[in-house]
Amino acid sequence: MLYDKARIFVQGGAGGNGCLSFRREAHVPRGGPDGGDGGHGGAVVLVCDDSLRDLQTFKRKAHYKAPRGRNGEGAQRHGADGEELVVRVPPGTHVTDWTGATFDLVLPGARVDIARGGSGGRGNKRFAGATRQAPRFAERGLPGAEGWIDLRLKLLADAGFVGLPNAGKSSLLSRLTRAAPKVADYPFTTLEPVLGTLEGEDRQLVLADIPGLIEGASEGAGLGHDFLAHVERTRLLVHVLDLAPLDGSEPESNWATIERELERHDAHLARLPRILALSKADLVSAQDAERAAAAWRARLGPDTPVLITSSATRLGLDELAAELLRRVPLERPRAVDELAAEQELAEHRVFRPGADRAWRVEHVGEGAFRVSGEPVERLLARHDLDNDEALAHIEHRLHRMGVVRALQAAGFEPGDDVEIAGVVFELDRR
Ligand SMILES: Nc1nc2c(ncn2[C@@H]2O[C@H](COP(=O)(O)OP(=O)(O)OP(=O)(O)O)[C@@H](O)[C@H]2O)c(=O)[nH]1
Ligand SMILES: [Mg+2]
Repeated sequence: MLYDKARIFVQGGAGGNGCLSFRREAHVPRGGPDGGDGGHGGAVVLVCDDSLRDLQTFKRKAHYKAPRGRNGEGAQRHGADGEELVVRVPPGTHVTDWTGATFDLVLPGARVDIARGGSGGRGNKRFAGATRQAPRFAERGLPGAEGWIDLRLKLLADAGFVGLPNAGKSSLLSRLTRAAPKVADYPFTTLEPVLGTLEGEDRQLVLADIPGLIEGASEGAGLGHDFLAHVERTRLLVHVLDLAPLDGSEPESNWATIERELERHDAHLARLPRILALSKADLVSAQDAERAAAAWRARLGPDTPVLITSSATRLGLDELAAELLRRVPLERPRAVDELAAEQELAEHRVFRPGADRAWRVEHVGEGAFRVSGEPVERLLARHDLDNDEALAHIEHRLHRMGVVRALQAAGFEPGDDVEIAGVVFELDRR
């Protein structure tokens, strides 16, 4: 069973709370504020690890929570940051987070900060100033980012075997590599992609045997559709075409069916280089096989090698192996470079601090207003609302942010109710 999909919950650690504390010294009757800051919460980080082959580990464990930051302490001691939680995924993992942002983990060692930790709260020491020498409040740490993420594994094979069910794909893979896929005389024997390694003199190629495709596969018919995603990243396709289909169908129309489905799934697949492997040559005469091959060469042109093969007699298998080793480019494929570039961009996107400064003010009824938006909601989350001094601080910040001015512009008068993040205040009580 190939586990190529998983859904997991990730949660960055909460920030530690800032500390409310005053210095105590034998000779100083009333010491100054000395509460330290809370530590940052740990992040959940996805790391690409090439010792992993699939997403199996996520079947057993679906929740990943990074540790929280420690609380600040007196004597200006800051809380320790929470450690990051590393979640390892195999190369070829495609990630979609809860906002819809996507990331590809292709190269071993690549990292994505998938759930940031919350920032720590500031200790009361930080709020001391000329006008407020003894602040009796400290900030709370903020919660970390959290949500469900979807993981999808797209195999990273060099070449993919495609063809109708029963065409002989698995038989070829089992002859060319040490993989032992199931082979049987009924369609859809192969239910999941199987990988095998073709050993060349100086290099190895990873070959993927894909479940048989049928008419309509690109729209979801049969099994192949789910697995077409796996051939997206191959560099070459081996189209396996049965010379003597048992069901009496025409090789020409069988060939066209597969090519059409590949094209419909993704135009990029249609442009990948091909090898046409005419299969089961032992079931037809040598002359018929040669005649068919000549016709295919004429039809496909010089860029597509056409080989006569038989898994039963090993006819043409050395040639197929040699052709694969020759055709799969030595240099890292462009697609992977592009993915790596995207990956850097993706990481960039992740590490950029939230730039959203937006909040808005609404008049929701007689003497009632609502303020929404991340910065104001964060301000509230930061503080203990039962603490008068903290409330005064919030009010001060709302003035500074221009929220009170905006409220006044909307018709607010001192004493009116203002709701922020579900909490109702009376602002500007004077
Ligand atoms: N005579 C002969 N039979 C073959 C040859 N290759 C495959 N077969 C037979 O064809 C049938 C299908 O072979 P598979 O390799 O399972 O075909 P597949 O394309 O992987 O099929 P699916 O997994 O169902 O898509 C089996 O009964 C094989 O024994 C061949 O070269 N000669
Ligand atoms: Mg098969």
